[in-house]
Amino acid sequence: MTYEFITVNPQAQKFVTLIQLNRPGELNALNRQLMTELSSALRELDADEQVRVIVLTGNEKAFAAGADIKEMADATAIDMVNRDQFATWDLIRKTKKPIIAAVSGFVLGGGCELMMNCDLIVASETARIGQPEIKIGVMPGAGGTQRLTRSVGKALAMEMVLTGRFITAEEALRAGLVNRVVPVEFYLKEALMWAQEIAQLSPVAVKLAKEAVLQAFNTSLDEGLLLERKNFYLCFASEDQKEGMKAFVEKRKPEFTGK
Ligand code: DAK
Repeated sequence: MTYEFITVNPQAQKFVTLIQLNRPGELNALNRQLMTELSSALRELDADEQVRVIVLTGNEKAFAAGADIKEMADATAIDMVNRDQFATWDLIRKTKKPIIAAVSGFVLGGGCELMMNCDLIVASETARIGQPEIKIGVMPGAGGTQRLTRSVGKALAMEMVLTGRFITAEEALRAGLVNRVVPVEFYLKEALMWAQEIAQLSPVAVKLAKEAVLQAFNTSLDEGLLLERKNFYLCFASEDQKEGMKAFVEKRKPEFTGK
């Protein structure tokens, strides 16, 4: 499939696909077409055995400056209901393979929410992260009050959501919102290197582990532990578990196939 607002490099590295948001003139504002393209690309990649890890990036100036304000400005509440943008956001959220966000510059509103949908986040030192919706008379609508609060805690989430203040990459790192901060010339390289490292592991175990960690946000401890246990047992149905443990015993590097 060809896309207008994203570019997809299916084999940026072996088993690693790079998706780049590509509306630079609008600071990668997330219009509906871009989100539809992104969700369909992710669905395809999730089903492709040659892909084990996905890296999602923008450009140095902006990961994404939020949902497209111009597209929303005249909408009524019923237009918003009928557009049902959550359908595409839900598809993104349901991606089973790990997604690493490589962010730089503006990471705002829906851009911050999209970043928080990713599993690991590498930020450039120049990243400015915020939920500025309050300044345009609305509030976060795609997880900014929930995921952000779970991630950084009430104090900082309230401050960001109620004032719209942008935080620096360093602040985001201290608050636990991003995993790593590196100089701007390295943020994408770092994310790709990390992707390559995870792509060497068992894709079955990686997927099951991602599912289990995310479940921690949705369930009680007992239910979460139950899912963890079942996924742990399920690993033993894979050839990768046999290979991984055998390789350890034989003191060699394992070759995982995802079977
Ligand atoms: N939407 C549309 N266009 C945008 C944009 C945006 N969010 N952000 C920037 N642009 C456009 C600008 O209009 C400008 O276009 P031209 O005027 O050149 O045609 C171009 O990008 C460059 O921007 P600036 O000239 O403003 O650049 P500056 O460096 O001066 O300022 C800035 C950069 C990032 C501080 C500024 O552009 C800015 O404040 N942008 C808006 C940030 C913002 O408020 N973001 C939150 C948007 S609301 C939902 C899902 C998601 C959401 C809601 C619901 N559902 C699933 C239902 C999310 C909502 C939001 O994100």
